[in-house]
Amino acid sequence: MEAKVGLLMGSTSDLPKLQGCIDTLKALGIPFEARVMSAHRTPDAVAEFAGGAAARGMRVLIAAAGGAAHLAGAVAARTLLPVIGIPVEGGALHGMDALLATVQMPGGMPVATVGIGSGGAVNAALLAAQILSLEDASLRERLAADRAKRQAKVFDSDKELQEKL
Ligand code: RP5
Repeated sequence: MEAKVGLLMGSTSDLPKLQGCIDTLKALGIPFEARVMSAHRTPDAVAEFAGGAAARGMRVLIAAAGGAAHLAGAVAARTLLPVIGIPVEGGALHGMDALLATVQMPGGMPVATVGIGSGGAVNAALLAAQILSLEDASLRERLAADRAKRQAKVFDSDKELQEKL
């Protein structure tokens, strides 16, 4: 099936941090293509991928990188598709460097940046799904079911707490 989401990561060392993103895309039945590409180490490959993504049928791009994280910005510079940036946790600054590098884009070149850590990776997939769901009613239903499941979990936890105390 044609990929609707392109998920780029700067290094395979990022992959474990992106499991939540991958699992969520799979759980929602979103076809995606995941690639390792670096803004610094393979800039031409990034430009080629981002520049051709829309023509290949992709609708949202997610770019994850740590450290001096320029991947999402480099992708955004080459496409009009919405780009979601995941600042990957790690390194000497524990992802703060990646967060600031990803979120502080110059005006006119947006990257929708999610949080550092596992929650951010899951949110990137959910945000991509929400964008796709604008034109996909069945995906919208799957998203609503996901939301309901998360809500039920909180109600269950609260009930459990009340019974325990
Ligand atoms: C970034 O540098 C990557 O996204 C990764 O988070 C970080 C370290 O990469 P490796 O040295 O582990 O390949 O470009």
